[in-house]
Amino acid sequence: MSEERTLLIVKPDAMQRGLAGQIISRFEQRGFYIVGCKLMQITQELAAQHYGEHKDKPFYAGLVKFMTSGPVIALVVEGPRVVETARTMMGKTFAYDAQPGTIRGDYGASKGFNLIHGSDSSASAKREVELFFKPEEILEWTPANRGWLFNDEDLGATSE
Ligand code: IDP
Ligand code: MG
Repeated sequence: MSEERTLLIVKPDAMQRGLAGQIISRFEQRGFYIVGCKLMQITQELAAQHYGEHKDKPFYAGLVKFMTSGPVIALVVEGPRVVETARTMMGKTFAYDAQPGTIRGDYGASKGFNLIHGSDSSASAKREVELFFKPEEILEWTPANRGWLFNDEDLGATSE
């Protein structure tokens, strides 16, 4: 059974609106656990590295301005299949398009102000975690209720 990690960012709109606690809480409630966490303001350089894939898109300048505009909370969250599950929990990219029940669909109605970032694949997660966190900033631990959060036999039987 393989644990996964993903990078989440509580974006500046969620911070300014006082929604960080509610958003982070959803991942805890789902059974995922925080192994890295920092309050920070993203620099131009970090934004450019993080969103390099979008540098030729028309929304890129606005995206960088938004993401560097104020504090964010960057998190590394761990658990089985967390990369894919976190994306499901976030909802579609444009908040106005996201299903109710998802983070974007419950809190947002904008296009780009969509509250949260989550890595979109295992490869992206590895790259993004390394971009935002030094190894010593990530804490190895297992929550006391781990055995009741995930059934390791089921996970073993169904994982590729
Ligand atoms: P994702 O965050 O769901 O992975 P991406 O396509 O990777 O979505 O886009 C990165 C971020 O850029 C989005 O979360 C959103 O904040 C912003 N963005 C994407 N497309 C647009 C757009 O067409 N207009 C404004 N902002 C956009
Ligand atoms: Mg993306």
